[in-house]
Amino acid sequence: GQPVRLVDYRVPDFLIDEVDLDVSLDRTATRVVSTLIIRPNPAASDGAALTLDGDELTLVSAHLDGAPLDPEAFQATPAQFVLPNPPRGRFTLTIETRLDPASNTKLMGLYRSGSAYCTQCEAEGFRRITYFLDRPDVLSTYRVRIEADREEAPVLLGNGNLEGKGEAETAGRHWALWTDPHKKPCYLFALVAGDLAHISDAFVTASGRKVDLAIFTEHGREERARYAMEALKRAMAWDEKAYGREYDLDVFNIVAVSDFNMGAMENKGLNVFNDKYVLASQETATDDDYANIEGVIAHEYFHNWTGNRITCRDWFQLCLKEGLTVFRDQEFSADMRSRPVKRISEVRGLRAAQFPEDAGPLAHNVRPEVYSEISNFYTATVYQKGAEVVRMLKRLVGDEAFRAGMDAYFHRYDGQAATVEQFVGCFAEVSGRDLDRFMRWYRQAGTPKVTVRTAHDPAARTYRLEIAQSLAPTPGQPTKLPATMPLALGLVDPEGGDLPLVSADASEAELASGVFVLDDAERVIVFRDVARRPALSFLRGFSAPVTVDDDLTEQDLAVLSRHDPDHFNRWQALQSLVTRVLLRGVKAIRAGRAPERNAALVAAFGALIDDARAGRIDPAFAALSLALPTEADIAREIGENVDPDAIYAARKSLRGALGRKHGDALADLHDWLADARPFSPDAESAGRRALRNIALALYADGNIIDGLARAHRQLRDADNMTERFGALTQIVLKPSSAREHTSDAFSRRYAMEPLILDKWFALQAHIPERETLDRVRGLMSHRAFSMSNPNRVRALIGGFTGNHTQFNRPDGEGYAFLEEIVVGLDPTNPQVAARLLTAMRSWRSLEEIRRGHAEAMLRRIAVLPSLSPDVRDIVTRSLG
Ligand code: DPP
Ligand code: ZN
Repeated sequence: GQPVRLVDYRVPDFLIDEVDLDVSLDRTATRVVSTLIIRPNPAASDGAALTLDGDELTLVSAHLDGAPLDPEAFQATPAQFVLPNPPRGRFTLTIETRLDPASNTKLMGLYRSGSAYCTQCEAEGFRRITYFLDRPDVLSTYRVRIEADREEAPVLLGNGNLEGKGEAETAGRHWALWTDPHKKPCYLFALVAGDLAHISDAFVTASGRKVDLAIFTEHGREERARYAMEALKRAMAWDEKAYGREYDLDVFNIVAVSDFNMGAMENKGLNVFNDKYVLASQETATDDDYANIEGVIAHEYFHNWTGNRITCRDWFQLCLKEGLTVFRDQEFSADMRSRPVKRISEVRGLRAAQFPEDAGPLAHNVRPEVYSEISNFYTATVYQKGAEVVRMLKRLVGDEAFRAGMDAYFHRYDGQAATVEQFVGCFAEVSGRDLDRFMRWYRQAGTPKVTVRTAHDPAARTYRLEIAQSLAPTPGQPTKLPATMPLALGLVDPEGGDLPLVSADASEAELASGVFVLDDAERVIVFRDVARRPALSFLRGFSAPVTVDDDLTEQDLAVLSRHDPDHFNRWQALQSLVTRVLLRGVKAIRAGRAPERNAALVAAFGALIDDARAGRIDPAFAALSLALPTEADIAREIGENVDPDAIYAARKSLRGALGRKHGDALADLHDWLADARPFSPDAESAGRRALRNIALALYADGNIIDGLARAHRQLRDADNMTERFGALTQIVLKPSSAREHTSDAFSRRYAMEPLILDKWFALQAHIPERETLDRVRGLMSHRAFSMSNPNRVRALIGGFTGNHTQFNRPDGEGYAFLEEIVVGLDPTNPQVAARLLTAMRSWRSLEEIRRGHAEAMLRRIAVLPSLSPDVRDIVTRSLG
């Protein structure tokens, strides 16, 4: 589509106060009668035509104030409905459209998932149901009558409260009437109808409102929604305690569907979920699945206040609801689980998904200023970096002012469509802080680099820090300005423990909290009374989403990895040490030499394994520490002229060395972690399983025969999917004569479990062998695979694009395969096709030959005449 710009924002010319929808469901001929109470917007200039949005719509009839509209008095196309001369005051417009849900493959608007009808309207799907002012600043109350075949759809769900139900006039059909008293933008509209099972529960809010809770699933799967239900109740209680926010309707329904473009959707009172974020059982779900379910259930629930009660003025403000709500769900999960472990996982996720976005052609602001297809902006930058920005805000103003600012935000903007400026303004006001430079986080793309140089003067007993920030140009932003950032730090004594912070260059508050504010391009802080050179623990808790260039020695990193009181940095120190070794390893391999053996690193891993075995550290923390940086992590560190094969070889060599050197200790750890207790998905048990799986993996890397024997035993004995899949992973990723047989047996065992087969598809797509591309092509004919189901596509094709060596094959065949898929999928599901193509976002950082293949692939797509706006946008920006 045409680029839309933030600077062009204008208030709507008309407001729609009430929406009355009458939806009569039919697989191929659904009838929608929409009655809108419309009036001119007093805040706009009058005299404008009324232009409603549509998308592939078929108009049946139109009435104005109850009388049929003269065909001369309006224009309707599939994409628009225009009344050139609408009445001056309030009027009623009634429009009937006809839809074909069965052939809606885009999964936007009203479509079929399995045998059920469901909807997805964010961002611009409502216009695929009826003509409307499809923009988030038009807020209306909704009254929705849903009619369907009783046999086909005994369950009829809408937003808000159920007002009534009954037999329809047509035999065999019934209806339900839902009203939502809260004004909402149309992207929060939803309906679901089908033959669904459910579980129910209840929650009593702090002020005594009883809320009926239900989760709907396919028949036979409903018991797998129990964990999601528990998570929902925890989330409801947490939002009351942490933010004073209560639920505001009498019912809260969740529906799990299997065909869904996103993770889930926060429709008012009727959340619709991708079933992978609802369904879990000991037999079918891994611990990561459980954690994701807890997080996504909470996320969508929290949207009720941050997104629904207060929504976005326009789609440029998407981070206002998404970044904030991700921050809220992250804090919730941190409270439910281990805070440092959660923080490490978040940062790993940010670096894996957001940093590459910021470093490549698709870089954009947390609050973008232009888009041509909004669905391409549901990105790691808007979500994850958006959450980091809110986290920084909290650090800067402090816990108390943060809560006061949130209270002010809820109070002031409830029932409205707000902007980022209004949100940040609340915190400026309550804290008295100038947040103008902080706003740059929303207005500048790219990951800032913070450079820190240290100097210890033993005679003067001073320790000097010179800190500087810089930000490289990104597309359309050649020059950048410094942004306010909180830098948490400590000085760790070589013997362990933090030194007291004494300095004339910092405020009392900074010295007391250890959080120093960098407002300018540079800052110097000289600490006093520092007798011995400490190890600098910088950016504790990852207090700002930046990269760090420091002058720490490997000795410092070793000290920090053992003694840093900040657990995030304890993990970070070992990761940094491993990264340095791997970067040298890659260089050596590319120069035809063998990678070094690093005794300090081997020793650090030995100490970690011993600590874990002795129960001195949290198993989940140990598991994260033993996991080496990924191939993509190393590629990002290298940044240019990347050779994926060299990265793979360096990593493999180090893993092998660690596994061999610590084989006995790892085997012992693996045995010790076998859990005889009954299964529980709690964080502590999950941590032990995570550690057990990484112990197995590292052991098998250094001791292939015994390692595979261990993996086969674990596969056989496991009573849960985490351990079973951890074992299968080793068996499938490593070549052996038993591989195919074991893998096939697994897929037969779970032939009726699509979500498990997704893991299996993704695992096969990750095999680091040349044959994998053919294997993936073959799996596309597997009976459980379907190009029309987004989860299957993301598992197999998305999984393959994450296979660093095979997707980036030097012959370009990996890219050619993706091209085939994207071009083939684009006509039916452009959103998913566009998302897959973002796998090319780092193409410029590759070495010359691969870069050439990647560019040629993008150019072949770019010249195709009939691309969707979604794919056209990604390919254009990727080449830009
Ligand atoms: N459903 C997506 C989310 O919750 C978009 N709102 O993040
Ligand atoms: Zn969200």
